[in-house]
Parts: sequence; structure tokens; C-alpha cells
Amino acid sequence: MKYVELVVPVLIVLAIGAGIGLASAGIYQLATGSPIFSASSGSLGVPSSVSVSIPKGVGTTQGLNYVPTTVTVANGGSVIWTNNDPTPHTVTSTSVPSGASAFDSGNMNQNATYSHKFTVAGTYQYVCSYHPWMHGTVVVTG
Ligand SMILES: [Cu+2]
Repeated sequence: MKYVELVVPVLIVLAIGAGIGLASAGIYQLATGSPIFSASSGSLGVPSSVSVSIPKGVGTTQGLNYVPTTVTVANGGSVIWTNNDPTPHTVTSTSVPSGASAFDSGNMNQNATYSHKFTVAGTYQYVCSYHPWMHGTVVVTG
């Protein structure tokens, strides 16, 4: 038997085994609600830093929006927006919880980033000043 004839079936078996392992982990996650993977997390698994993309094409395609459209971040955490579109955009709050300050990135050209730290719990709504179909939500816990 050639070396290759032996190695290929072994690799297939290993690949199937890995697939079953991942599927089991997924079932485990469904059963327990525990995340298998986590980013930088604060208390209760809520991330303390979240990234939002302004995706390519959103300035000209009304079906597109901030990605993800809704994010959840721990109180005291930050959201960082990145403009991945050639078209300029903004991140401009339209509704903030009582006691929280409004925020506005101003004009963001391609590849610009804007970060805002959230220190009041509640739900924040924001839009792009230029494109009325662009709107997002930040939920701050705790
Ligand atoms: Cu825009």
C-alpha cells in the first residue's frame, strides 16, 4: 500500500471526527446557553468592546445597514465603528437614555473609525446623517 493510500483515509476520518466534535459543542451550547468562544467580556459575558462595520456599498444600496445593526455592550464599554465604504458616513445619536449624552462622529471618510464609550445603561438609537436607511441600536447593560 502506498503512503498516500493510507494517509488520505486517515485524514478523512480525522475531518469527520472534528466535524462531530464541533457539532457536539454546538449542541452543548444550545443546551446550556454558554458561549464556546468569547471576545473581551465583562460581567455576565457581555462584551466590553464591540466593533460595528459600515459595510462597503451601504451608501448606495438601501438594503444595507450597519453590521451588526444592534449590538450589546457592558456599561463602561466602547463601540468602535469603521467605515469600510468609499462613501462618507456618520454615526449620529437620535435617542439616548435619560442622563446620557448625545454623540456624533461627524463626517467619516473611508477607513475612518469612531469610538464612543457608554457610561449610562439603556438603549441608544443612532443614524447616518447622510443616508436615512442607515440606523442602528446600542444596548448598554448594567
Ligand atoms: Cu451613510
